[in-house]
Amino acid sequence: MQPLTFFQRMQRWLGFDIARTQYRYGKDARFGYISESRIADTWTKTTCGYCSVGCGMLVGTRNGRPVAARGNPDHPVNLGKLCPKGLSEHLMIEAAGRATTPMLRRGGRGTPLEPISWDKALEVMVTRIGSIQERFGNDSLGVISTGQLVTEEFYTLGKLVQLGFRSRNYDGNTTLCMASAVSGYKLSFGSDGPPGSYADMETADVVLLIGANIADNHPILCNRLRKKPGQMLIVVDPRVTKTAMMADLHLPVKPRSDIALVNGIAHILLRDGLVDREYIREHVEGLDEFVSFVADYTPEAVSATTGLTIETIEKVARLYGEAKSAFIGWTMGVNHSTQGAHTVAAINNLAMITGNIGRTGSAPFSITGQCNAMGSRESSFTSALPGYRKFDNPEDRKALAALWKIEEEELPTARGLAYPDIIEAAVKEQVKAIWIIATNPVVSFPNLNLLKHAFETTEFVVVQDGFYPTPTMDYADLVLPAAIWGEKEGTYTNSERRISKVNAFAVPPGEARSDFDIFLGLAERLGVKDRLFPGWSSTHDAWLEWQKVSAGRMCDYSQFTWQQIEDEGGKQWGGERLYGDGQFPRENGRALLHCVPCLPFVEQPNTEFDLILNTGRTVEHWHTRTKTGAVAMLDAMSPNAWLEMNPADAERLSLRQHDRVTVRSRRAYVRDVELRITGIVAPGQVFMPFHFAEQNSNLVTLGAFDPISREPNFKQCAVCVERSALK
Ligand SMILES: Nc1nc2c(c(=O)[nH]1)N[C@H]1C(S)=C(S)[C@@H](COP(=O)(O)OP(=O)(O)OC[C@H]3O[C@@H](n4cnc5c(=O)[nH]c(N)nc54)[C@H](O)[C@@H]3O)O[C@H]1N2
Ligand SMILES: Nc1nc2c(c(=O)[nH]1)N[C@H]1C(S)=C(S)[C@@H](COP(=O)(O)OP(=O)(O)OC[C@H]3O[C@@H](n4cnc5c(=O)[nH]c(N)nc54)[C@H](O)[C@@H]3O)O[C@H]1N2
Ligand code: SF4
Ligand SMILES: [Mo]
Repeated sequence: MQPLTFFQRMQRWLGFDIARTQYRYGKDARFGYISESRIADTWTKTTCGYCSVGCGMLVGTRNGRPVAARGNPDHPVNLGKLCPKGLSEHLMIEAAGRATTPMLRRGGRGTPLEPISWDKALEVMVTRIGSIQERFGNDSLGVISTGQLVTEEFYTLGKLVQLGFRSRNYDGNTTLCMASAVSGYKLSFGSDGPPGSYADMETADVVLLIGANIADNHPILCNRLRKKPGQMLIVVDPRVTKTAMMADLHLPVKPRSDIALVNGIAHILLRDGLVDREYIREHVEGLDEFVSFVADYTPEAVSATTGLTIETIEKVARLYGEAKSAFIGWTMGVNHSTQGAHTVAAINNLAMITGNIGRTGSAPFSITGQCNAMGSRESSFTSALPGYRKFDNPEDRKALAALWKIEEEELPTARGLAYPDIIEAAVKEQVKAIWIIATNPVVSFPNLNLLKHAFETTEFVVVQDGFYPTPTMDYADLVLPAAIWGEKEGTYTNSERRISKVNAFAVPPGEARSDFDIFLGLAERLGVKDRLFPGWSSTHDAWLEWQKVSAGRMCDYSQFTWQQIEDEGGKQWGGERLYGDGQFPRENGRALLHCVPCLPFVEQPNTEFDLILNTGRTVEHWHTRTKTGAVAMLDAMSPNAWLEMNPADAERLSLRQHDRVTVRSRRAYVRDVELRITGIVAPGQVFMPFHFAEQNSNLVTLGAFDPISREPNFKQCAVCVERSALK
């Protein structure tokens, strides 16, 4: 027999071969080398619970236990392919470290968490929050949620927090993630909503990816590239990422010089007449001001700011301007900035002046992050009223109040505090209770020490998570064990607005309950169940109401049933693309050009802190590793944090490959990070993944936020690096 390749071994280890064989030859197919225990007796269709690509998958179970996963060959997003996280996702369900019972710190802070009953847990939660709200007002409760629940849960949670607990201070980790894209879309087009589809990536003549490392973070999207003959892939990223290695043209811009680049491209397009005058005349406003604004962004000036050559800038502008269809995708290299919302608006400018929007192959496309960041944007009642309704729009308020059969006055007239402002308010002791759902801020929030301070001064902290313990639970007074992906039913909406079905194939461990059941339990205790959720018992009840609430809105979910969504591999609200008619949801129906200056990032390096720290991700791990850290193979491939440093800097600092180093900023330091000396990062820059609680990059990152979107500037802060002293 031929020895197996590494890849085959990996597939076999994951049960992938078995899955394929069974799919072809039926579930009774048997092979000598396959252990019986890995052969599925049931296959459940579902959608991957990691990233926003939204791959369709089949999970095989045997006697109710997950034994295999494979890509759903009929799902239009991934056509049967999965990345390593999707392929191994079923393995985390039964991993050690799941939360199985509610826990309370009976004796207060400093005492251990101890198991209690659900009855007691819900009672404690409602009583403690009630007493805090009585003393300090309703808004003294802060709620921080996520992009990783099913839409039906987001919809339920929004009503529960805003109308049940009556606190406006409710936001999601999506503010650490997608908020700049949302704000940027609103600035340009009057509404959120990514205008294009993955199909547009495939059919575009030119694909420009800005601050998006899809090879690591949206791997299955890479299959959309390189299909169209002659397609040009241009990647803008200060690092030579795996995605940059795939590109025809990599533009290693200086950190945060993207706005200059984009304005410079606009300058050349206008100078050379590579714009769509008719489109602008019919559908865009603000041209005159824009033309005079970008006049200063000459190729020479842009070259000096970005570090790119004039020839490169001219070439990229020509490629973009001459393309019949041009697609711009971006992710956190754009959003994670104090100028994030404005950078998005500047990107949208390019699409507007060239008419690259609402056509096949053409879109300014925010690639979202979490599996259901979109569902949360649309239904969650955090930064907008559900269904992309505006807090301050009287018609929106009236319509929603009528749908919900409540008085209009019950609806808040403005959004409450955004995530970083909830933390700030906790530091100032204005927010006194915090409820955290499906997010792990102690690893993911910038400038950890301030966050810790916020939790320490908060009277009552509740953490609702599928795993136990998590680093955030160190600060919890109450822990609520939640069911996770694979144990609950509902829908996720992916980056291209595709609503896909999520199904349960396993039962939650111990006493863990779905977030939905926890929300209904709390509503019952609060005495609002019958008013807000009359007769509800399953997420399908929430779906039916959400369909009514979203009907006729841009994000209209009323068109499809759960069954249709499942049978057809998801359905896109708004169809394949938005704005095909050039009508934008602004008062005059036109999209607006914004004049966006390129400002230096907040914390510039100096002689003491001489390096710029960039943080991000790797393919094997998901965020704070509660899930991927529990999958042995993924963890073994990437077991610890590292720091990438250019050879020139390593030499200057007398550091050697694999040294253990300390990364220090003005705020704190992180010790014993493995040094990787590599040309992937430019001189003067270092890169570190943020996945590892043990070597937490967010000890050193900067708490600076976009004034519009409130998104943190995760991608640049000033640090110095030295060899760690021996302990
Ligand atoms: N494997 C894996 N996949 C994931 C996730 C995960 O944790 N692991 N998380 C998901 C989530 S929630 C998200 S939001 C996405 C994030 O997906 P990405 O945005 O692709 O991920 P990041 O690694 O955070 O950052 C992307 C790139 O921005 C670049 N960058 C830094 N500064 C700048 C700059 O000034 N200009 C430009 N142009 N680029 C810059 C970085 O070098 C980095 O390569 O991934 C999703 N997919
Ligand atoms: N330095 C730096 N920091 C960053 C970033 C960066 O690029 N650099 N990226 C930022 C971005 S884009 C993001 S999205 C955030 C992500 O940061 P987090 O949201 O903190 O990361 P996760 O690990 O996804 O946390 C999700 C938590 O929910 C739990 N969970 C999973 N499923 C369920 C469920 O169904 N119910 C419940 N109740 N719990 C569940 C998991 O166990 C986990 O503890 O990190 C941000 N932080
Ligand atoms: S690309 Fe994203 S959605 Fe697809 S399998 Fe990988 S993690 Fe899951
Ligand atoms: Mo994210």
